[in-house]
Amino acid sequence: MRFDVLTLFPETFSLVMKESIIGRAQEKGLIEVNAVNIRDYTRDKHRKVDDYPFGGGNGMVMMCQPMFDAYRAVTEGLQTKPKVIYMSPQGRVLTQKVAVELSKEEHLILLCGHYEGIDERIIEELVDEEISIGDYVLTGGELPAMVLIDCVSRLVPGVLSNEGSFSEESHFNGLLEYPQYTRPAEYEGKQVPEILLSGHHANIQKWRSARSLERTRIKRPDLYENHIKSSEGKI
Ligand code: 4FV
Repeated sequence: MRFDVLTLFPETFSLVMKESIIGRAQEKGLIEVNAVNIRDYTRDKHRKVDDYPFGGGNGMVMMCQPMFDAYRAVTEGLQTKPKVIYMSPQGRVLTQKVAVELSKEEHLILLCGHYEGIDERIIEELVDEEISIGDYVLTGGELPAMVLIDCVSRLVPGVLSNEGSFSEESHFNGLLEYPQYTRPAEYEGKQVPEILLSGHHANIQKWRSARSLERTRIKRPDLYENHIKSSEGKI
């Protein structure tokens, strides 16, 4: 899977995206993350990429020309048009379900805004979908783009050592994951639940499902509601 990221801060990606699972996935050629510097495409002699908002108001807005030309450079010669996503607080909120959907794509282009945002004509002409990582305002789209690349990449076959681990984790089946423990079985007097040391897999599975339901009911009553409704076939 290929991710092209149009950003004013490409170095932030090279730093973060080369570590751990995502870094190894790139080495294995399972994913490709190209951070493209929008400023390299400005035709302004002072390398400007933003300007004052028409109609007045605070802050600056990212201009059309550098973003359009960066996009054209990235898509030049491509047979199929990749899906273009603008990271924005106005977008569809990123969930595990959305991540699974996006992991089916071959190639994504992620636009990272900065300042007050980007010229609306970029959204009208180039953007297929806006995605938000949450209802709060950040200084730039870089962190949201990294969040999206991370949660989508781990769903690409071969990126996670054992795919099986999907099916047990939070949000996979709409529930939160059960509590996890590892050695030592006793730490400063704190014991690991006996059942987990029993080796009785059926009982362990039952205990884990019960813990998963219980903590979803307590921590995320909204998810619990959905789960109950979906198990009653209501949704
Ligand atoms: C954001 C979010 C976000 C808005 C103005 C960047 C900032 C600045 N992106 N989910 N929440 N973006 O706050 O995706 O351009």
